[in-house]
Amino acid sequence: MVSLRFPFLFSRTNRPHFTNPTHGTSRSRSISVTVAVAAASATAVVAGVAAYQNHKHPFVENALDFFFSKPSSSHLWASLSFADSSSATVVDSKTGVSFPSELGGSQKLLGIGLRKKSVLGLKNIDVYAFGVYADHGNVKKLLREKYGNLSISELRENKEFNDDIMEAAISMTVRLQIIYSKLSIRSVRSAFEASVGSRLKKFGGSDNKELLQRFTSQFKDEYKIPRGSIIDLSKEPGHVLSTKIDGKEVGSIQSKLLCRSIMDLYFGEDPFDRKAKEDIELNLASLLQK
Ligand code: DAO
Ligand code: DAO
Repeated sequence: MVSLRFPFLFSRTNRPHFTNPTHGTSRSRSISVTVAVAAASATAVVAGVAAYQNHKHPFVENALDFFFSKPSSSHLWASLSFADSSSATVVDSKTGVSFPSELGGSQKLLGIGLRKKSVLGLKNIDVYAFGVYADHGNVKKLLREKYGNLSISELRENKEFNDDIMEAAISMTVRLQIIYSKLSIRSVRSAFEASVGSRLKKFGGSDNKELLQRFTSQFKDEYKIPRGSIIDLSKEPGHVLSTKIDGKEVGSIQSKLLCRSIMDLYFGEDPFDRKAKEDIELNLASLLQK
């Protein structure tokens, strides 16, 4: 049994240092952090749920506080015992989708966001929610020496930092949780050809049809991805992109270009969800400060 001191922010109203003035245009999203305690752990104490409404950067604070920071006087602390610390989740209360704060023991959640798609310019559908994870040991090992002396704001301005995150051998996972209930494999393939295809062209200089084809051919017509399906896109050592659907591996492809193109969708120059990208970068930068 592990006993942890777990920070909960019960109210942000009087905590101006949590607001980030650089994100005036960010979409508001309310997020709650819950700790799911295994039923088997009879001694567990459920500490509570902190829900934050209508403010700018709840995820950043939650993630930073939750994962990395030392106790600070600005937190209300709750003592908590539970069997498995990996059972903590971050819930996006806009969509109700929850993400584990940790994947596979070493990858930590850095940010969550939403992939929308406009249909015929008439309506916007929420296609999936996503969470981006990175191996924090890799981040520190590979980037601390080069960037450890820069402040968080310097890091966030630093284009090379972003490139290095994309290119370095950091194990990362983007977890997609399907929201839209009428997704067909055909529409996934064609959306993918547009979104990933444009990145392959941008970073690889040609349209790389063969690579795109190799990736999309992993998705057989008979696969079903109903609402609630979970797709993990993981970048593993050696720039191998492995894809799992509901925990089952459906294929892996070794290509630095493909890995970079996929990651670029979520925290590149023109990401699906700008606020998620900001959170991811901020959390990565803060990792290097510790
Ligand atoms: O039904 O015409 C429609 C809308 C389809 C939107 C498809 C978007 C697909 C986005 C990729 C999903 C990857 C899992
Ligand atoms: O949102 O445009 C996008 C790109 C999403 C990439 C997702 C690819 C994985 C699709 C797996 C489908 C399995 C049937």
